[in-house]
Amino acid sequence: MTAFPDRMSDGPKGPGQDTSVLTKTKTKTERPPLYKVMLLNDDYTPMEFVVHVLERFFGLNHAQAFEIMLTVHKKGLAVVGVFSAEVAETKVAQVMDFARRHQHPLQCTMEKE
Ligand code: TYC
Repeated sequence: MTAFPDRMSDGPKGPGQDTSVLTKTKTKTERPPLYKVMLLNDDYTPMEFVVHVLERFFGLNHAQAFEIMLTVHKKGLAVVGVFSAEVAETKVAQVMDFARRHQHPLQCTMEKE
């Protein structure tokens, strides 16, 4: 017994030593982050191949696919869709794998919105 506070059990607590119970209620429901999937232009991938990729992996009709392909061709890149992280990663992987298997240098990337 001593008049001094017991070391460790009183006073400021170190990291991970706060044993108080958190009671604050979370009121905001955060939406999961979204990612833009983009196609990049290059000089070698055939236009028809890019149109096919857009139809096959992004569910675009031929006219939409052709329009986006032309935007990439003229502007250097275009957003082809916005998805959750998991779906965006899958799309990028599918496009990159399909392009590689056909030996085209087509590049597909994703970026947080
Ligand atoms: N620039 C390519 C060509 O002239 C066509 C192309 C379009 C390539 C879009 C890639 O993401 C791309 N054949």
